[in-house]
Amino acid sequence: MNQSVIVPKWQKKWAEAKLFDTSDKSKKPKFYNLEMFPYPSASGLHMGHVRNYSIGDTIARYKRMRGFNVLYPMGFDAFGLPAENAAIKNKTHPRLYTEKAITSLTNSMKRLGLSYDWNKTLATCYPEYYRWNQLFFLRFLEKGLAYRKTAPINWCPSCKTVLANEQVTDNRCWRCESTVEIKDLEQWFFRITKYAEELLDGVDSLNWPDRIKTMQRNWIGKSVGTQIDWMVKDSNTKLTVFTTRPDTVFGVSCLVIAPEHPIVQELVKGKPIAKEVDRFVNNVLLQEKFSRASESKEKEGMFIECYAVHPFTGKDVPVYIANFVLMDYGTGIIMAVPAHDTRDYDFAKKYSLPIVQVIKPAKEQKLPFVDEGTLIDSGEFTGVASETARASITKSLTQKKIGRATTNYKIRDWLLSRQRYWGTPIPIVYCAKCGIVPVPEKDLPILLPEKAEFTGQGNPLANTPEFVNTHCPKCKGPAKRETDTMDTFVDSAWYYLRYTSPKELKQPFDKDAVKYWMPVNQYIGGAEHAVSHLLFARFFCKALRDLGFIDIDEPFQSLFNQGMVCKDGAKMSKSHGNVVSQEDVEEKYGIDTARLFMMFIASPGKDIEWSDEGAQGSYRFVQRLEDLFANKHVKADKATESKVHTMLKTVTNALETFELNKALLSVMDCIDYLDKKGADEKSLEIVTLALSPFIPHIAEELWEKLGKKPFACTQEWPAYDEKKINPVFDYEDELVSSTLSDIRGIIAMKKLTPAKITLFVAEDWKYDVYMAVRKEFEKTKVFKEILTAIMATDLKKHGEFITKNLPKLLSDPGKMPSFLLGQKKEAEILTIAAETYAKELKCPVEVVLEQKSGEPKAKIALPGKVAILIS
Ligand code: ANZ
Ligand code: ZN
Repeated sequence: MNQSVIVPKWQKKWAEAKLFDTSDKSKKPKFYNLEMFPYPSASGLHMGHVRNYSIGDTIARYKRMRGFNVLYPMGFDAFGLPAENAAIKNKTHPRLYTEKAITSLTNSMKRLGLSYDWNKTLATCYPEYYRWNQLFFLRFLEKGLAYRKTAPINWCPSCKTVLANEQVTDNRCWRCESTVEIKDLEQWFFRITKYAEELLDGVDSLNWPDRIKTMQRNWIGKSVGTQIDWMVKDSNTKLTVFTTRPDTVFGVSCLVIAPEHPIVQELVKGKPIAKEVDRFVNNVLLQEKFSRASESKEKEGMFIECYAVHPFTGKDVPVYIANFVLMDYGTGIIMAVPAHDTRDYDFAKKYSLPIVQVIKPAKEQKLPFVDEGTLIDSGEFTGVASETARASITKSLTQKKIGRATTNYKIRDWLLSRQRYWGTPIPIVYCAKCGIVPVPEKDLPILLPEKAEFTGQGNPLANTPEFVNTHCPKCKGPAKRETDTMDTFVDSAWYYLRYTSPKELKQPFDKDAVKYWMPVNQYIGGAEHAVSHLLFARFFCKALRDLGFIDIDEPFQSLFNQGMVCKDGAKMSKSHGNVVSQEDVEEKYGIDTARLFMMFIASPGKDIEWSDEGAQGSYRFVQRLEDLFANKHVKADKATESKVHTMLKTVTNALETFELNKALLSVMDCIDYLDKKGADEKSLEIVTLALSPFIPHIAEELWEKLGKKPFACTQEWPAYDEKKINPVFDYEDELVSSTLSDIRGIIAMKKLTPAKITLFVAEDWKYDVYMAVRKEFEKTKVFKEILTAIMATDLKKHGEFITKNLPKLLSDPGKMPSFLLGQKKEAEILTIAAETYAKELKCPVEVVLEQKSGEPKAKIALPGKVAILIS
């Protein structure tokens, strides 16, 4: 079968028959199957993409055959920095770069035979799409969900441009290597924190990998604690700390303020120490914020010559500033309890602060002790359990009006301003008279100017006067446009809604279409988006719901993370230079072989290593399949039927749980079986349909060979018939093949040239013992109880055998057969097989009953496992 002929042949037929066009009017149940859309880069598809999309396509095709109305769209996350950088480098326009990449990606995807509905495609860089970002922005603004505040940016003084974090390495600009400065800039934010609690609660309801759910929860970072007000000694200044451990308040050694906290300046004003404090603060600000909070980071602090008054004891407590306290978490001030917190402990050791234990663990332990216990040396709270004490101490503080229960979240508002050209212009105008003026909705879209210069200096938008200079929508006076564009995560925060009706011109999406299709039933993508993209999309979904656009709470019901494809031990990517392109593999092995390999090699969630041998293995799979169809057809017997329906059951269940490799393994096994035995018409039909989601082109060709009307992929998924599945057949096959491989194993291990082979089949009472074990095992899993129960029966006389074999049997209960054939039946089957064995091994093979032989070897025979004597 020449894939370079059949692949285009069937793709053409599918397209002509419009097989994958979607309708919202269908009576079938809907299934929205979605892969994270790609960034259109110029380097084309590699095997990592092939794996990703093949998995999604297989699910889509399977669901169609299961009778679902499937929406399976593909589009392009087309804005972003790489296109702008490429434009600077190659002196082109980001739009041209992007369009070229989209065309080439689309072609590759089509060649892969992916069953997307191409009528439903979109690219985020066109005004038909991004105008709705602008509309949402204005609505968010109205609701207080968008706002402006200053935030620091990385600034390259020589390129005169803002740098993204990933463009800064070791504090230097990636292009010119100048030292990067931190500048404060007014920027736009989305108030995602307003939804913190709902975003957290919603996680529970999602059918997502636990790992990703945990990451979402940690990112939101809810923390229930207490604020405690400390008065500065001889002053009216109040220092409010946030703590999750108010129960440790009697063990406080000092208060520590984030160095950049404005109150620090207030506290040291006019004091001789002020200069030194300034120096310290500047030093800390140069440290990376993320690492400042890490446990391993060296703690650096200084005493600022000021004391606070302990709210319970009235004692003086020194006030420090230190790098490990962050400005934007809690209140930016902490109470340090060295005996019960690791960071505080390190800090106290370094600066010789007292370490006062106030929580006593149940068992003696060394400090710092960070868990629960009983309070000691804690005034009226001494003797109280730490958990209870948290509530009592908070209550006492609340009554005295010097504290309160509070909840903190780690999640921060979403900074969406980018000082870049290739993104959605933010629809805001600055007027000297009227201030910040939103562009009226009727004036949308604010188009990106086609003409702009990509020099690498500054923001091209800000350097385009035709864009910047405008009139104020309110007073009509001269005004300037916002030149920041939106983070591309805004585009991907709602694209799944747009897919339902991408040609809509008057609104972001058709509400009925969204109602019909949403939520996405199956979302597929990489774990690298575990936090940002998924969180932003969930936030948008909730915000748009509250704005009346949609009426669902969560966009993605189920999520699947596919593993990476690696080569030479590293993730396959252009930057690693280890890419195997789709084209290479396509030419060498054919598209379906490539698809097969990506799914056959491992469970889709696992990382895999690309190998040419593996690809050749899949190639042979395909050839075996062809041979099978070329063989003369026979009539099916009950054993064949059982085999085929067992396969079908495995494939069906595996497809429901993303175990695509398991599905293919079982088809492969079935093909082997049919190959040996000769295949019948019906079995070939079922094999073809079962393979259709995986290797769709070959399946169509085989379907045609069977004389069937096109198309295999539009047939109903064959249902397995439980009644046709008889495990005895499987057991027999297994017995025949495992016995042969055992014989071969011994021959190979002992390097023998056999003259004669004898197989001893175990005595019947051994089968009785096995079945008794099985029966008792179903009642209790306790070894001793099983042993006692069996020894209480007639089988007791085989005590030695039982005590010897029971541990082995129970060590792998999964392998315990649910039934056994018995000596007579096993001997019968093996006697028939012995002829084949003899031919293959080129020596006579005899089957003997254990009790009929005096051979000591015979004694080791077990049910399902003969004793083998080679002479
Ligand atoms: C006293 C204390 C005693 C604390 C103790 C812990 C253990 P999570 O759970 O992450 O919310 N903290 C508060 N604000 C901080 C800031 N801006 N920068 C650095 N650390 C800060 O952690 C809350 C705990 O982290 C708080 O409880 C505080 O230390 C510290 F035995 O207060 B704790
Ligand atoms: Zn104005």
